[in-house]
Amino acid sequence: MTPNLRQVYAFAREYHQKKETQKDIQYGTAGFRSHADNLDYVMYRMGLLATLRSRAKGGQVIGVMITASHNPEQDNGVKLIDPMGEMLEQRWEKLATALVNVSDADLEAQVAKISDDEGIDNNDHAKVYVGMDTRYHSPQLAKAVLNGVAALKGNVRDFGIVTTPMLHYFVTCSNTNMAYGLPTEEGYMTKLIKAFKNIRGSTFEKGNYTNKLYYDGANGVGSLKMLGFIKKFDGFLDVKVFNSNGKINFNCGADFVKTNQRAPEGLPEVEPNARCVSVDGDADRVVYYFTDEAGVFHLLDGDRIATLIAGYLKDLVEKCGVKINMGLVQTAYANGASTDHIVNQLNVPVACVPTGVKHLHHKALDYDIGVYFEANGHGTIIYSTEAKRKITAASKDESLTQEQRDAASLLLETIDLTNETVGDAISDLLLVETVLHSKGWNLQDWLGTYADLPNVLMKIMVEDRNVITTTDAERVCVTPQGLQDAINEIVTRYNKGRSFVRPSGTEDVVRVYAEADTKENTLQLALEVANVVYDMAGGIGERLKMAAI
Ligand code: NG1
Ligand code: ZN
Repeated sequence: MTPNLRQVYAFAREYHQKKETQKDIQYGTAGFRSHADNLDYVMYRMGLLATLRSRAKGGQVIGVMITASHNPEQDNGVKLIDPMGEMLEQRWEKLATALVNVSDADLEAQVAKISDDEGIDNNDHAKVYVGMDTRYHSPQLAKAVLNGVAALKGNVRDFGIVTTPMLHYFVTCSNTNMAYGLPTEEGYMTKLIKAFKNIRGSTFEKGNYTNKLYYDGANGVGSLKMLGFIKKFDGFLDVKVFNSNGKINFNCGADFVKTNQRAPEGLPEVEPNARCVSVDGDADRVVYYFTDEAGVFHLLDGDRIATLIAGYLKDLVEKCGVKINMGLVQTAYANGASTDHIVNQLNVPVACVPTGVKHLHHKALDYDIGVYFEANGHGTIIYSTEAKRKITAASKDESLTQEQRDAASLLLETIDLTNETVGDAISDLLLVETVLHSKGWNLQDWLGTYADLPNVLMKIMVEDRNVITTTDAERVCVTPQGLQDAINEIVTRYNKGRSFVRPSGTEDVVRVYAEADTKENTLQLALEVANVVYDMAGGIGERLKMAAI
């Protein structure tokens, strides 16, 4: 054991004790998430793990983001960012779980074990980037992460309050020798704004498109950063920020709007059809919406954003005549009408993968241009190195027409406007604004591209959510035995009916999704399915006491 491991236990014992009574927790889709009061020892240990991970990756930068995203104010969480901005490798998720669940007394031995197993020399260089959202307990938790890095003699750079996608971007920039951009807030903003302005040119408004946008910052870091962006927009975009100072995600933000299918609290009196947008607490999700003259609310979610952007990119690729393939990745939560539209109208292939951005990102790598979005508004576009090379070559190819070269240049600017490292509410918003502007569309025009099937999402408490296991990208239930047959039977009784159930990866609940031809039928279908889940998977609490998430 190298001498510097001694501090691992000393710090834990002095400052970051784990209670004897603490239950085991698991590194899930969103890392560790819990009530903030239970997280100090977790943060410390994630500081240790990030340092080990950096050493295992030859000293490349590893990110540690402190956030509970769209969850309520009292919660917090932590996730690690791998060198290319990806989510932590799955094998290491297991190491994270094991490291967090050992006792303080066993911590040093566990660190030594990981070091031995992974061939890590703890005298080697390590670098960790740390960022946090605006929750009041985040600074204190960040200190625990910093102590974890210090205990293993790693180097740390504390970025303070940043959005989750900003930290992903900083990590990638650093590990690509700045080829992706500068790992600073200034570098990030400048890259996006430059591309945005270059594409938009001197016309701020066009056709039905006006440049006024109402922006719900979910009382989180997304509002703070948008206020910074506004100073640099120079009138290109007129953004009215609201929900910038209250309780994070409380009756507002992208998750609230998507799951309740209504406008957030705090939205000022706006004109009918005004373009509104909500991001979530750490600004990696975004959804659009408006209320029409008749007072009807309309949501344009992640599926819509995916179709809008995919259609735009497909046009550009065709215009510049470069031979590159494109695909779109969704999860089972994608509205059936969106999938239909993408396959049959846009003629773009669609893949369906399990919930969790890491699955979507991984699948998107199969394409030259991979567009991936979760219905909740989390997603981005990734471009292969080969695609970038071909597009760059086309933009300079004198044998092509001016129009072809211009399309290639526009595509390059669009790539620059994209945060390829992870879904980014602000970058995605700027992309949507770019497409709407180029088409001269308002939100009704966008909504008119296809009609969503009514859909409902419910959550049910059960004794142990892990009794439900699934296959086929979570669309089919394997256990408890007979549950899938029961769901199938129910679904056949509904026109355009579709429903599936799966255990949440971030909360102790089972989720039920349903869609059908009408709102009433959809709700009825969801309730029927929820009932069989309750009966067959050990429902607890009052029967049918289900709150929509
Ligand atoms: P779970 O709790 O596993 O359903 C939720 C979202 C995911 C993803 C993760 C990470 C839904 C139905 N599920 O996962 O899409 O965003 O949180 O934050 O929206
Ligand atoms: Zn989030």
